[in-house]
Amino acid sequence: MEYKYLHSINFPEDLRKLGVNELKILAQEIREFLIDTISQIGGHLGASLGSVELTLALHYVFQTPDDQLVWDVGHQGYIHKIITGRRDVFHTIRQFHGISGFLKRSESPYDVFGAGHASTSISAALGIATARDFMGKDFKVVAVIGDGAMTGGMAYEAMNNAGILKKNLIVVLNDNRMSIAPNVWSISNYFSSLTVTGAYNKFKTNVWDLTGKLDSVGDRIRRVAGRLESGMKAIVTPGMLFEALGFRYFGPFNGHNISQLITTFREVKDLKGPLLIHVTTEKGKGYLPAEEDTQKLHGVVAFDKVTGTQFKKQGPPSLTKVFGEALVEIARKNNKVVGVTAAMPDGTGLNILQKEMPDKFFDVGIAEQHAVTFCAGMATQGYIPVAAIYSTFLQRAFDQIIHDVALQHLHVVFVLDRGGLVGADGPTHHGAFDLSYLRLVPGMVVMAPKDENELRDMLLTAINYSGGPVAIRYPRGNASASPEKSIEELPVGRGEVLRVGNDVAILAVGLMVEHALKAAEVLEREGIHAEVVNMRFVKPVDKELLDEIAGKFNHLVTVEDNTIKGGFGSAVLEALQEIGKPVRVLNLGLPDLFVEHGMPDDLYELVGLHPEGIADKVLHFINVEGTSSRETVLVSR
Ligand SMILES: Cc1ncc(C[n+]2csc(CCOP(=O)(O)OP(=O)(O)O)c2C)c(N)n1
Repeated sequence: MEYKYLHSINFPEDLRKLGVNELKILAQEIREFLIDTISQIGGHLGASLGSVELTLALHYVFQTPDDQLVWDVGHQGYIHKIITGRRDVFHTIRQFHGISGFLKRSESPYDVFGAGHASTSISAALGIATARDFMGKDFKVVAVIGDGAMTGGMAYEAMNNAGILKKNLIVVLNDNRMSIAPNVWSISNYFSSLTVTGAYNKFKTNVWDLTGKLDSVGDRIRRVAGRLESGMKAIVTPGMLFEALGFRYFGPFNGHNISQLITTFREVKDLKGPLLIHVTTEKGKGYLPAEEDTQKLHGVVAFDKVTGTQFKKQGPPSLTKVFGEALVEIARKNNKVVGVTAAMPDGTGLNILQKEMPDKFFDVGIAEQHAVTFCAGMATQGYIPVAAIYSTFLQRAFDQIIHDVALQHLHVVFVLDRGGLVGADGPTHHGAFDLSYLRLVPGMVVMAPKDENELRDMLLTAINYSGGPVAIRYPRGNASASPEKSIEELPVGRGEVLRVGNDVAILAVGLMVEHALKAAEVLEREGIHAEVVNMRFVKPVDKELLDEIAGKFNHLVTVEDNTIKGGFGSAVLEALQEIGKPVRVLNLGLPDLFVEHGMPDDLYELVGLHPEGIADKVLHFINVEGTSSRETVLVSR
């Protein structure tokens, strides 16, 4: 496509040569470019469409990269990428070996702070501002945070601290009244109340501007003005929450009026102390399908540009949906069951409960820590909370799992979608650590289903288990279309032999059971008869079965889509050590590093956990004596 300005904008310095009217045309061109590219490859769309003018105005006024822009989450950073040297490679975003869908320090000096998880920007920006002052430098630090991310407690911890440190720091609140789902929490009602009180802010800005120019007497006048302001607050109270935390509040401003944004940023950029600039935007702005259905077009696969219809593959339902439906089925029979999500009703499948049994559904905001302790509280009263939180986001609530749930033996069911490698979102979102961080918690039961029927059975097992906390983790993906059966409880801590063999035993959990079965077929063609065991439970691990296997085989292989450190393989090693039968063990799992982004199949091949990769390693293991590395451990008494 022919663009008038976009082709000549490689870096923010090119942008700064344009006038405001040219910037408006550029904004239009960037939207077209964004829609064009993302309609072909998918990605996060709505948030970036909504922050085009904001991004341009920030890079226009602030001297990036010397001035430092910290984006929260990073999914709204696409425009930032396009104008900071990555337009030519933008079509590779989220693709294997392409640029990241989030901000990444190793990708560009303009990506000041990496993100993917929400609510980190103010903390990071405050740290940068503090370091800047140590170094005697004077660059500006700006954090950009959405109203959704503002439901996360960390944002307030950071503001509370900023108010004491009094660093020169600008926080831009990009308020589109949407998280992924509608932002329904008290804080967003508060933001909305601010949008009707513009006059006060104008008065206030003038007072601060005037007194700021009066140097020595300015301080005294400011104090008087401050008292005056306090008086005013009794009448109108915009920004009071921020002011109480030590921030000066400005706004709200129309986030699509680029000239107003530029004027505002110019006016505030040299003011002292922590400032909060409240900007209102429309998610999906400028693309009708995304404006009309902000939720569906938050993150998209490839889609038809004209209609906005996404090219989703038809096929069996996602495991997410299987879980959501099974939960409703169980909750209809057990009135103690409630579902809790941290701002991800659709992503976790809890939207089905929300629709069917709204009084049993809770969306607590992007607040995983609170979600877990909220569940713990309900569990003390005999309710059975099902906390449906992506594997990667539950990392946030590690202490709450230990201190609030497990230590008190509370029966909370953790359902972790997106276990293993998630694909295009990459290392910030891979569920690579859950089997390790859950397994080490005393009293925790940890299971991983091999397919959708087992997922349903495990959910019932977890809900009926009253011995304490239980976790179920499963990958992003679809059901395998096996015929549906009625939900049944499973014996806790028991695995099952799926394929009998006599040369080597492959023990797997979750998605890796399917890979192990396929690997066994590859091995069969090589004349190796592999036994395949679906262990189901990472904790308690099935020692009886392990004892039998250790008696039957000389070589035993574990496979998991979790880090090799401390996960399922480690559980097997520990159990074998107790059992004390000599057997050679090979642990296969994710390497001890952060795996990049790409399609899951490419990534599993990259780390050697695809069926052929597993078969190769098994062959090598049983054929080569004395194999070295962490992968092989000799267990003997
Ligand atoms: C800790 C954490 N939990 C959940 C998410 C999933 N998530 C990604 S973006 C988003 C909504 C963010 O809303 P907001 O900050 O208002 O940005 P918007 O998309 O509306 O621009 C959520 C819940 C996340 N990234 N991090």
